[in-house]
Amino acid sequence: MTGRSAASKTASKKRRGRRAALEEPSVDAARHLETYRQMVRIRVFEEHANDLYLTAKMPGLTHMYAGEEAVAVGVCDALRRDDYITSTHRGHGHCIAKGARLDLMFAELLGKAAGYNRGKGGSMHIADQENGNLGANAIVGGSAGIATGAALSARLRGTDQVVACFFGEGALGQGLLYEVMNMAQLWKLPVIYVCENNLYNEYTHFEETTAGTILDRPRAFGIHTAEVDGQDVMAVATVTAELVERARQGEGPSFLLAHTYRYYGHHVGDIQRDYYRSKDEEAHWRSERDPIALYGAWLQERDIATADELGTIEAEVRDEAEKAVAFGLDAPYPDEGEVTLHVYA
Ligand SMILES: Cc1ncc(C[n+]2csc(CCOP(=O)(O)OP(=O)(O)O)c2C)c(N)n1
Repeated sequence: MTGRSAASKTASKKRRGRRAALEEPSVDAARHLETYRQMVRIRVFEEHANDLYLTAKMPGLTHMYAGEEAVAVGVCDALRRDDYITSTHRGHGHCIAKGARLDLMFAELLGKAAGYNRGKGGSMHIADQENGNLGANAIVGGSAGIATGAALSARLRGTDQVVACFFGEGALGQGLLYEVMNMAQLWKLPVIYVCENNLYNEYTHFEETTAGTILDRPRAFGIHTAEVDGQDVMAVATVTAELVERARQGEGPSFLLAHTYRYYGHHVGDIQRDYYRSKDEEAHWRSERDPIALYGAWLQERDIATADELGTIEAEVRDEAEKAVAFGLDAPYPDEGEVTLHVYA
C-alpha cells in the first residue's frame, strides 16, 4: 500500500474536524488573548459580585469562582458552542466561559427581569440555553444526572454534541454520580465529568472525607481518566480537547480531575476560613499559582502579548463589568403578576 495508512488518514481527518488545542503552534495570538480575556472577565465579575453582596445590594447567597478560572475557561475552550455544560453552586465561571453576557448575569444575581432566568434563579441557578449551558445546580452532584441525560439525548438525536459536567470533589460523596457514571460507561455516552478539586468541601479538607483516591472511582467503571494542573489553562484546554475528541468519536465518557483552589471563602461572607485553612496556604496559591498571572507570564515570554496589552484587556474588562453592574442595578424587577410564572409550586 502506498502513502499513508487508512488509520493515519482517519486520524488526520479527525484532527481536521476538531478545534486546535490551545498549545498547538497553529493557534493564533487573537485566540490566546480571547482566552486570557475570558479568565479576567471571570475574576472581575467575581470581585463585583462579592462587593454587591457585602454592600447588601444582592439578595441570596453566592459562591465565588475566583482562583479556578483556568478550569472553566480551559474546558470550554475545547468545546463548541452547541456542546453542553452543566454547572454547580460555584458556577459563575462556567457560565461566563461558555459565553454568558456579564450584564445578564448581574441582572440575574440581582433578581431582575432581564436576567438569564428572569431574576428567579439567582446566582446558583443560571442557565443559558443559547450557549449550551443547561444550568447550574445548588444540589451538590445534581448536575451529573442532567449532564448524563443530555449526553443520552445527544446520542438519541444522532448529533455529535459533547457534554462537560462540572462538579466539586464534594460531589464524590453523592450516590447519583456513581449511578450515572455506570450508565454513561455502559452506553458509551459523550460526557466528560470534570471534577474541580479545590481542596475543601465547605469547611472540610477533602482528605478528611475521601477514602482511597479520586481517580480510582471512575476507573472502577472502566471510565477513561485524566488529571491536570487546574491553574494551567493551556494544559486544561489541551487535555480536554483529547477527551472531547474521544467522546465525539463514540469512545465514551471520561473523567477529568483538575487540581485548583478557590480564593474566597466557601460562600461570600465565610468568615471562618482562618480556622480550616491557613493564610500561608492562601498566599501561596495567590502568589505562586494564580492562573491568570501564570498565563499572562507565558504570553509575555513568547511575545504573544506585552504587559501593556494585557493591561489594556484588563481595563476593557473592568469597563465592561462596571457597565454590566450598572445595567443590573438599574434594571427593573419582574412584574408581581409573574410570581408563579415559570416556577414549580
Ligand atoms: C446534596 C447536598 N448536600 C449538601 C449541600 C450543602 N453544600 C453546599 S456546597 C457544599 C460543599 C460542596 O463542596 P464541593 O462539591 O467540593 O464544591 P466547592 O464548594 O468546593 O466548589 C455542601 C456540602 C448541598 N447543597 N447539596
